[in-house]
Amino acid sequence: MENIDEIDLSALSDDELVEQMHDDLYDGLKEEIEEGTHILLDRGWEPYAVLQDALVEGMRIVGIDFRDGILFVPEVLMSANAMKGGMAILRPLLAETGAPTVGKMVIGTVKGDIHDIGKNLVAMMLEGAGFEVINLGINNPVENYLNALEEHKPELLGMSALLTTTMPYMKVVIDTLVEQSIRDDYIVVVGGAPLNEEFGNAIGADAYCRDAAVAVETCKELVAEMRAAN
Ligand code: B1M
Repeated sequence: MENIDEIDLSALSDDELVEQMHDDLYDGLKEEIEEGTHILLDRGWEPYAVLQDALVEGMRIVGIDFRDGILFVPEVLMSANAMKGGMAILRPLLAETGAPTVGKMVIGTVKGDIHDIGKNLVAMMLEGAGFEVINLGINNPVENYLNALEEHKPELLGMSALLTTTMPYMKVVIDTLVEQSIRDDYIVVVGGAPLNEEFGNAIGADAYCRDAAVAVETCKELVAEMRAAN
């Protein structure tokens, strides 16, 4: 028998649907998030608008209630999983610009840290802007970064951390690059909710980026500067 409480997402207005998607994200309903994402796209929404207004905003609300002890880890994991469902649909669309490679980045979340939603968002947005991105995933010790830099020879190294306990590891990576006399071969970009510009400067990064959109603009500028200097 059909569940009479089930909401017909396609019957909702855009605003109602976006609000419903925030609720569905909160409740970790992956299929509903995927359906809502498709509906907004079918209605002509830009993929970036779906990402920001429906998904990122929904995840922001989840974050507040997680911080305040209203939501707990298993629930937030469900939300993250639902968000990934929507992101999987948007990723190819955001990357579809057909723009030439404007730069290459090796990106990963640092050792001890398993948060990857924001990092994947940055990776996705960079791809959408024409960058080639090698995504190392989560929990990366310095060796992973070094091996990837050696193998892929990117202009950019990107590190993400979401915990105050893991953000100092970014300095370990940068110090290792200095020790190996290869620091100046790369543009090092860092980001993550607990970081700020002061921290980025203190650890010797080239740039701190507060969000994915800033990361794209900053990386474009820094790569252009590097190419102009060479
Ligand atoms: Co975690 N967690 N978590 N968590 N979690 C936070 C970060 C926290 C702030 C929640 C809170 O208390 N309010 C808190 C950290 C507190 C602190 O350190 N001061 C916290 C904690 C404590 C923990 C655990 C320790 C909880 C526990 O076990 N007791 C644990 C740690 C596990 C570990 O890493 N070792 C943990 C676990 C988890 C889950 C696994 C349940 C899940 C992660 C799932 C996943 O990522 N696959 C999770 C989640 C989802 C969150 C919150 C709710 C949301 C993070 C997120 O995805 N945000 C988060 C609260 C919050 O941040 N509001 C929280 C959405 C994302 C789009 O934003 O990641 O900030 P964000 O990325 C942004 C920018 O920061 C920037 O651009 C992105 C897009 O605009 N950015 C970059 C990020 N990386 C960048 C790199 C760049 C440039 C920009 O260049 C390279």
